[in-house]
Amino acid sequence: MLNILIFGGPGSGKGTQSDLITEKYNLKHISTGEFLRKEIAKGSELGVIADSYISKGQLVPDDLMIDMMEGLIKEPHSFNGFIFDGYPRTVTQGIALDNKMAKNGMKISTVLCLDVDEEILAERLINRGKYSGRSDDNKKTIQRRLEVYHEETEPLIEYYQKQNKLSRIEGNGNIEEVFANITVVLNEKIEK
Ligand code: B4P
Repeated sequence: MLNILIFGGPGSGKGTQSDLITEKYNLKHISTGEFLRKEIAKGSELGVIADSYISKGQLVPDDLMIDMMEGLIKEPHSFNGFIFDGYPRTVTQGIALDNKMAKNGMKISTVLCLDVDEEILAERLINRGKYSGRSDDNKKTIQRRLEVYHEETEPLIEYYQKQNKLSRIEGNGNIEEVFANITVVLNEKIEK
């Protein structure tokens, strides 16, 4: 099985690259951001709570996210594995994911960290904000999301480095260039 985890700053292209990876490697795509946006659109209890954090550029609390993932991880029959997009976003979530995978006889094969300069991240998100209708794609919230990324998500770099699973991906280029960088890493992983 090929279980991939992809993370990076807000707007680093996690969702964009996950769609391409999912198709090329026949994986089951789990995007927590996408899942939460669907809950917000439905107006569910989880959606209302999630929106109160997302619209301020904050992370949804770990306990809610960990519970949510519990229901999503089941043996992905007919796929080659999972791609986790935007989860984990904290070390607490990372530990919970490792435990959950182990309980199901699975493990994370490789972790992709998209490295993108902050000015480029902000530019992409401001552009997306022109048509996305997302409550978090505005200048003030983007600044907060970047701070939250440094404080809460970046410690995952060390967490996965210690497990020897981390690959840094140059993510400043266009979509095709970044995808080419990713396929080099994944193809090497598959050949091993
Ligand atoms: P996410 O939906 O995961 O989104 P994101 O960080 O905003 O964007 P992503 O990196 O996927 O960028 P995309 O490909 O769309 O999270 C949203 C929010 O949900 C979080 O801030 C948080 O509050 C909450 N949340 C989610 N998961 C959580 C968790 N585990 N715990 C707690 N809270 C959680 O790309 C962005 C834009 O750039 C697009 O318009 C795209 O077209 C463009 N683009 C992408 N790559 C490009 C490239 N190479 N060149 C040019 N443009 C590019």
